[in-house]
Amino acid sequence: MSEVTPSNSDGQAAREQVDVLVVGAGFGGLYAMYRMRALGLRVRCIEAADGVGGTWFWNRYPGARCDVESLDYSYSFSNELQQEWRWSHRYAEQPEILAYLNHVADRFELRPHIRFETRVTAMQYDAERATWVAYTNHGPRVEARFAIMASGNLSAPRIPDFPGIERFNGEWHHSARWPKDGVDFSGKRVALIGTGATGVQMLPKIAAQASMVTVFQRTANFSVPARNYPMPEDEEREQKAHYPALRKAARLQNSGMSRVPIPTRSALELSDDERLRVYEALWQKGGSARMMGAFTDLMRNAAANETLASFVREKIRSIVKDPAKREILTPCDHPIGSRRLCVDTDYYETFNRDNVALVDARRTPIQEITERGVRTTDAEYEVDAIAFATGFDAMTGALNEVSITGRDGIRLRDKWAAGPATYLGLMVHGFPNLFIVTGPGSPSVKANMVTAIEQHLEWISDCLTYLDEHNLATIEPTADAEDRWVEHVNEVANGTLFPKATNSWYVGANIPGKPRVFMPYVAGLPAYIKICDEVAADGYRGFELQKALCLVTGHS
Ligand code: NA7
Repeated sequence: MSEVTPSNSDGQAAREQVDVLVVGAGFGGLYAMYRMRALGLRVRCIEAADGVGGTWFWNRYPGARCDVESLDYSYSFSNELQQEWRWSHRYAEQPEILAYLNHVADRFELRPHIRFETRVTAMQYDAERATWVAYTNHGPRVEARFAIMASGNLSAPRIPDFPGIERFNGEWHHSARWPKDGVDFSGKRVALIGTGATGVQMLPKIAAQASMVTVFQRTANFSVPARNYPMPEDEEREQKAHYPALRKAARLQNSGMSRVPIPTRSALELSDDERLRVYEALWQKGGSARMMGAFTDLMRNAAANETLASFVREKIRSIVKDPAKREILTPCDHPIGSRRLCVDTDYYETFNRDNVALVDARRTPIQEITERGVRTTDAEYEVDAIAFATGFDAMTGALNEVSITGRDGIRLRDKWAAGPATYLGLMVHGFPNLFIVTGPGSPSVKANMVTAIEQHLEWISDCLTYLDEHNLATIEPTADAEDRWVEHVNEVANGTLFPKATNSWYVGANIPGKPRVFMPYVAGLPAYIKICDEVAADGYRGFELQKALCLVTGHS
């Protein structure tokens, strides 16, 4: 395995030498280890938690569930694994996904390569030795030729800087740091702050237990029903009979999901009645990917988008009985899908309960947390507990938490001060041999994350094989290729309706001071995969490939 060198007289191991450092042991990190081990490389994975799972380790809040169907939201790399694993429901809940990832870690003997309860605090590139040195909060530092950042897109939780939180007398939790043993809200008055994908999952569960829930909503989001159900045997059997072909089909889908049909028509081709029938059928079927994938132009044409937006607004109006709540809950400031479309189970219905109140935190913003609860500009709400569903420093947060210093002393954080810049969302100029799994500038959160992760790690693994076969020591994107990729990512986004939502976490708007840059690559997974494959086939076009001393430039 790895080589640990004791450095000093007290025998404390100070340096661990491996071929590849992997940061994070979620979906990305586990598969990174698997691929690197398959290449015969020595791997060390550093994981902050005391178990594997990443997102699914941390997000234990009530109602936590994946919005992508489990038969798609699972690894495809091992046919044995996908045949033997049984999902209990169409959409798996957090404990089941966590159990799956634990199974994967055991089945493929990945656990011995992970150092748990350890954080990478800083990483520094030593150009002379073409080595990444990773400093951790305890244990030996890790030295590796390659580093793979699998630290997640939604893994740096964020609580707004409300003054006064330290004096609150009750208990409070962020959704992504929820206690392992759960929280008993029975008979309690609860404030739920945030109504993104997390808040809409949490509310019905908390409302079923608490004596009163006050929801603080800043932006009204669109949400569609999940319509989860126990996995029918025939559905599972059918998928498993054709799994390899379906996994291939998933990569031909913009969403990276095999279970969502590819749209062929414009929303505007149909009569109003025909279109309504399509939307109604999808509403009954449930799920956001199917809904947003109903037509070719929902994210490209404002008129097409409005047909779906108004359909969902009507649904909200028909479900929510109280006119004041209905008004606050109805989204009107962004195209549907331009902010993450939420997927719920009885979210809007829950507002019809007597123990659920709704505060418009845009009209009356939260000012502070007091001893007794939450104070907005016009009232103080006394509560016993606060649930923060206030999101993450998305896509760049976890990377910027580590002080990463590349070639010539450039710090990633500084380089990205005006917004993240990558080539293919995979690598950064100035940071040789550092790979990012589903980084900004790749499809990432706008595709099935598991498909996106697998594709990235296959590319990285092929790349390392290429370097080895060509006796190359380092790979790094050129400044020019990176600039052109950033331009392309923006150009693609600007051809869609995504930038119309100026306050989404896709553009970093939820973090005060964060530069507003649209981060995911939204040309769709197939277009992206094609580019990645062509770049590799073309001798890693746009990358500088360096032997120990002489430089070979991939033509761009
Ligand atoms: P999101 O989608 O970032 O949602 C966070 C929510 O918290 C959202 O409703 C925010 O309102 C709200 N928020 C943030 N700051 C405040 C303040 N200061 N006052 C009131 N409300 C606030 O995070 P989620 O965890 O729900 O989902 C993240 C992703 O994880 C999700 O999209 C899935 O991909 C999985 P805002 O919308 O900013 O006005």
